[in-house]
Amino acid sequence: MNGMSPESTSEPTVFTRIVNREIPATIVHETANVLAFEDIAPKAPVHLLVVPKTQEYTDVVQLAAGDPALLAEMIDVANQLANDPALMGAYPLGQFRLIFNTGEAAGQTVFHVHAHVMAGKLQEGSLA
Ligand code: DGP
Repeated sequence: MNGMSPESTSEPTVFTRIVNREIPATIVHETANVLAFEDIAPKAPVHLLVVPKTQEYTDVVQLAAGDPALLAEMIDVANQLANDPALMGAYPLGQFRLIFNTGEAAGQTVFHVHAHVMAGKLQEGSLA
């Protein structure tokens, strides 16, 4: 063991680069541990992503096992977004889809746990 955390031994994910403001994103909410921003390829009229700032957890199963409080914080942030009229437009406040794609075969492409927060009609054929 070299004493390095898993985080420090892996390349930054695209979401870490957004957290670090190395690549642009439309950020809609930030807490000490969590960032929320618009999905670059929306599959619904409201399509936001909620990510922990740490990239230590690749998916929601890892996160639930390793840091359930952080998972609860992500869900709380998702609920706050879904109650923000500026983000939800005409869609009913507090009513939303919360999707964690888990594994490549399930459509996961970024292996830094993230919640899709969606409202409105989903695009036909979309996994997320
Ligand atoms: P998933 O397929 O569940 O791993 O979702 C990854 C999502 O991340 C996908 O809906 C597109 C989004 N995404 C990928 N790269 C970027 C990016 O650079 N910026 C933003 N805003 N979203 C991204």
